[in-house]
Amino acid sequence: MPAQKLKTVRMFLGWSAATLGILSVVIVGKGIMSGTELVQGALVRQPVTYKWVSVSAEKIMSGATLPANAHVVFHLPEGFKSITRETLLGHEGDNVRYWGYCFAANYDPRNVDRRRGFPGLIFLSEKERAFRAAEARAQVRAFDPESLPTVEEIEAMNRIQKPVIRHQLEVFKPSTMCYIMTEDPLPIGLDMDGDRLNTKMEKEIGTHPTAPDSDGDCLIDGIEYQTHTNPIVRDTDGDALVDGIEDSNCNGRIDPGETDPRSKDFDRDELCDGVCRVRLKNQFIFIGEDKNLNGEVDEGETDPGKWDSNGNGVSDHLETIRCIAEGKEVCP
Ligand SMILES: [Ca+2]
Ligand SMILES: [Ca+2]
Ligand SMILES: [Ca+2]
Ligand SMILES: [Ca+2]
Repeated sequence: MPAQKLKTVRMFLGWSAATLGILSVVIVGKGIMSGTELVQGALVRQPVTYKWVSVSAEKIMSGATLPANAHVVFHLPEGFKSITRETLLGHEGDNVRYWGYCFAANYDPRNVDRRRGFPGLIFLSEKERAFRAAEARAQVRAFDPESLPTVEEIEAMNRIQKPVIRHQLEVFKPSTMCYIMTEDPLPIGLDMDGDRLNTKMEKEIGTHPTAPDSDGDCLIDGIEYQTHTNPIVRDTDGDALVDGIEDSNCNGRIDPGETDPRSKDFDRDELCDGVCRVRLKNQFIFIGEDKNLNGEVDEGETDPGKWDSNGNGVSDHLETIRCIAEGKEVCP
């Protein structure tokens, strides 16, 4: 590690020794008292062997990666609006177990009155919440007529079934300091353009960190990332219809009257939603349903949402092919 960086880390450790002392209790311990509630949360069984890492506000401004299996303290910068947990930590909550704790912006370890509870809020990833819930369920004893539990055991089981920790923090505010432990690396950063992707993620996937709709197709980058359309290609499925024409209200869902921007033949009649190049006999032709690519079913077009647009029992594709084979001037 460069001397300057090492010095900075040492300064940080010295400056916040009291803070880290308290945090250590959270990690190793079997917990701390928050009011009358026991706060627990080690992800790993012997966390004391893991190193401490500090992630500065400057690093978070430009986007950083939180390391796995380490005690990570990160500092959120001043002056941004606020950011949801899922955006700040890269939408990884369903796939990665992580948990953490944030202190209030005015937190000062010298002024902590422990009788009033621990000064901050816990956050858990969705996967971590599911893991803890499963662990609690596994503690519930199965019915066995030959070995009924005692009153004390029933009381103990009921205590286990009650959540010992509340998941509290979903929106992160400026100037807060947080602790996190994660089982996999997490991309962390602010969301400068409000498109629900943090800066680190935007750099990784190639979208613009200060333009909410990088490809200009009407769907913002975060929606495209989460619903699996391509945020840097206007026509994800290659049927010549722009993503934001197929998903005309640009909300990432397929609502009535819309087609799927991830699939070029929404009604599966073998005729593509917009216009596609296909081989017919020994030549290539361009055929499709919404031929003028405007998202409407106009005169002379078939409906990309219906297998048999005119209800005559013949698929749109077959009607179109027959029409072309007959050499008609206008075909659907
Ligand atoms: Ca963004
Ligand atoms: Ca877009
Ligand atoms: Ca398309
Ligand atoms: Ca079709």
